[in-house]
Amino acid sequence: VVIARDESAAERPRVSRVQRQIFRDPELQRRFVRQGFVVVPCLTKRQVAALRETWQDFTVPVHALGFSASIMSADPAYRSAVDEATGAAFASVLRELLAGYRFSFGNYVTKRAATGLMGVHQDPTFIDERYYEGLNVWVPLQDVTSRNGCLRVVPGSHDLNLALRGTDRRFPYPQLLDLIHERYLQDVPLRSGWACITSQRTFHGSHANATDEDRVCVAAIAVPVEAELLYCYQGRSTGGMIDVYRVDESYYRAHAFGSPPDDIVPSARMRPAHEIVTPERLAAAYAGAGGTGS
Ligand SMILES: O=C(O)CCC(=O)C(=O)O
Repeated sequence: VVIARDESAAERPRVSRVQRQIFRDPELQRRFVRQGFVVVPCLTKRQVAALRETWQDFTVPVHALGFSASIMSADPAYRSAVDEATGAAFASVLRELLAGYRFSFGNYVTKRAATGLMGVHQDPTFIDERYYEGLNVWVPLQDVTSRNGCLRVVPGSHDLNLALRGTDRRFPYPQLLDLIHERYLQDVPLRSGWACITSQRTFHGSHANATDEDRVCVAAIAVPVEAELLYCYQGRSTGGMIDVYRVDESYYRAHAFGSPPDDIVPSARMRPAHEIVTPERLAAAYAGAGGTGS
């Protein structure tokens, strides 16, 4: 195991998203760089209906959980089927929307009826964000509002913490949560088939599903074509450190996200080095994204 040197935020090169074009449409690019997310039409009615039917046909334990994403399942047949169904649906639209990105893997993201909220968090690191921008393309298969679990995002928050994030998804700034809820979380209600595309660093969560219908979404992880995938594991065996594994898509199909890798060797062990985020930095990031607070 290589114990990698800690890199302070000041030493770390800034993410290359500033130089690299992500969206083909310059207006979407501008909005994404400014806000850390964009909303776009994505899947057709027919694709939405087919994906919903495919979801219905799966009788896998992971779908019985209150909240689930397919990568929480270690069932390779199920994961491959999800990748196939979502990959086919996303293929052409991601090609049209994004410049030089690949569909890495897909998920059903399910929030069963009467399931609680998803707390504010950043997504785990899937690629080397010193050089690349990773995207989560989240698409509901029914309309979503604050009643049934729409996303909530903090505009501008993608610039606040560039640190490596492991499988321990606890939000590193619990002292800011009241303030974030009070002033900065913005609901993103969506029609079915529309996408909210977020940077994996954007602070976000989702409302509870207070209805008696399951809320089902699909999500694609999209990364630059040349970017190597990483699995950043944190667990009892790492003592709070993050073990970084170089993997590929097949790894995420066969391995349950969050569980310890058994048969591969990490390329580095890193100390989590979250940036300091003060109420002032948060306010400035939000204002920079065009938010006015409330
Ligand atoms: O689907 C949801 O309710 C939240 C999804 C989410 O935040 C995530 O997968 O990171």
